[in-house]
Amino acid sequence: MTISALQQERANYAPKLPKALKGAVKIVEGKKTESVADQAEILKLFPNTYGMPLLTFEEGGAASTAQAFNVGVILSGGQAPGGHNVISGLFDGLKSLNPENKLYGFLGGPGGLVDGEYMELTADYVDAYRNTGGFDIIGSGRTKLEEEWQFDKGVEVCNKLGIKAIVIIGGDDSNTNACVLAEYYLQKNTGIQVIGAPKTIDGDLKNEMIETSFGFDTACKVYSELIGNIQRDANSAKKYWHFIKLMGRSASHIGLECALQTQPNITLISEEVAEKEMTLAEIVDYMAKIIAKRADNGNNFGTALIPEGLIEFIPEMKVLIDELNDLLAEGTENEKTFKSLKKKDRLEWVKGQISADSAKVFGLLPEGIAKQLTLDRDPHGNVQVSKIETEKLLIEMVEKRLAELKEAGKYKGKFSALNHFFGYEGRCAAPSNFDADYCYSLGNTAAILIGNGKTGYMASVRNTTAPADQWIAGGVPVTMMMNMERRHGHMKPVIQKALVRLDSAPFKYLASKREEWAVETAYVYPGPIQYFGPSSVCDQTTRTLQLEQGK
Ligand code: FBP
Repeated sequence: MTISALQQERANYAPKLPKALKGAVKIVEGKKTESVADQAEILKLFPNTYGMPLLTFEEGGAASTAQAFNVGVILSGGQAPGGHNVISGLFDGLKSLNPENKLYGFLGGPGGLVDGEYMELTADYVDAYRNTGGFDIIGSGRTKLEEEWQFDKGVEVCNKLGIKAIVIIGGDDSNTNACVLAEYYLQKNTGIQVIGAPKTIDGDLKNEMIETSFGFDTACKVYSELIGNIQRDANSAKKYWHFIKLMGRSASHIGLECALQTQPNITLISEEVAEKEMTLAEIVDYMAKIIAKRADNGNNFGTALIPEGLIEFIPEMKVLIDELNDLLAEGTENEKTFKSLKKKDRLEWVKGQISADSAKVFGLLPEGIAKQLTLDRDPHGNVQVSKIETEKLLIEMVEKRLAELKEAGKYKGKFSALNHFFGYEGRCAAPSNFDADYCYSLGNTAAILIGNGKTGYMASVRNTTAPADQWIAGGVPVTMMMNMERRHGHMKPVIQKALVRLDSAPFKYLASKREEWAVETAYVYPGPIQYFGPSSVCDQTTRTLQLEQGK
């Protein structure tokens, strides 16, 4: 296999570890924990894993005398830079507990456990993936582990392979399911432990104990490099407005972080739109006014960042999307009728099936967007927001609004816009030093939790804006992060999703600067991620983390 010169050099990179993980580890038990809300219900659903104490690792325990054991690992959901390092950190951690320990990878995501698709991860095989991006070491998938028959199949497979613990590397939903699995395995006395690791570029799996999900750092740095390059181009040619949609599903953390890194002219934050109940027309008007103001200063160019999930946060669009989700739910008579119609007749039919208000909103949308809203739902029955071209919708609507402003003598500029969508470009990038170090530490932490018989915990590494040797590793009971939420008509225990909070330091900073950035051209050009060079450049954390931790 040919590999790049960078990959060759990166293969030799030794991830930095918290001090406590460099030798034998002592586990310190903290206070008993409680779930973030709905304590009585969560306790009832998780009688065996509720209330466990926080765990912190310190230097200086006894060297391990553990008997050899086997572990299985699963990558779940969307790719995020650093996944390979969680696995190499886990592998090395297991081997240092006992060189006879074996690590198996379940192939293609959680489905691999249920279908018994696996491979043994040997030293040579793992070495080839150290410090690389992607999830291709064992593949990922979005199968949900939530049915008892799946759990029971998992026991069969684990028993066959002598596996005593499973590590699930995933987002909030996958870790919720990991906790359900841990509880079930305890209840059934299977002897199989389950440990989670916090993954997702979206940055929405974070709380008091989990400072960030891995992959967010690298993905935001890649997008910020690209945004910076576009800004340089815009500022050179001075003739285009660039509307840039950024991945992140519901939460706008990625958009916010990229804005903090690049200082664009416009940044939309979905959570703010929802809180202020802004209509689509108001958003368009807000953007058009900034464009007009810049034009008054002779600047017919600019950049606008648009979060992927925006459309679902605009109240009238949310109602419409909910109605469409119900109408077009898979397997229903309505869905069959819809699909049996000629394509040209489908939109009219939809209008006749939804409420009058929603039909009006639907009717005002450009045809392309209306069609995208009726595309197949994801496995959870939701519209696939990454497929809705919100950036194009906004360009079309802003153009119309500017024409009206021109008519009224309030706009004298020229508007020529280009659209972009950054998502897949960053999800498999070679992990930044931060993600390489953080992920390797998370993997190591998971090995220690397993070696100490823990289950129902998520590996946690904190104090992440300090140098890596001061990071604090340990375990957080997953039940501590849970609350009850309505999902598809039923109340379910889930890890609380972290959306952008308007009272958070990162958002407040953006809010204090955005008027200035709108009018002035205050662009910052971060350039590409640096893997070699001064620590002040290579080991920089996200602005979000710095601001959250008062730096
Ligand atoms: P996870 O939450 O599983 O980490 O996925 C993140 C994400 O990249 C979202 O930002 C995006 O909306 C979605 O995955 C795209 O899904 P897919 O990979 O199936 O196209």
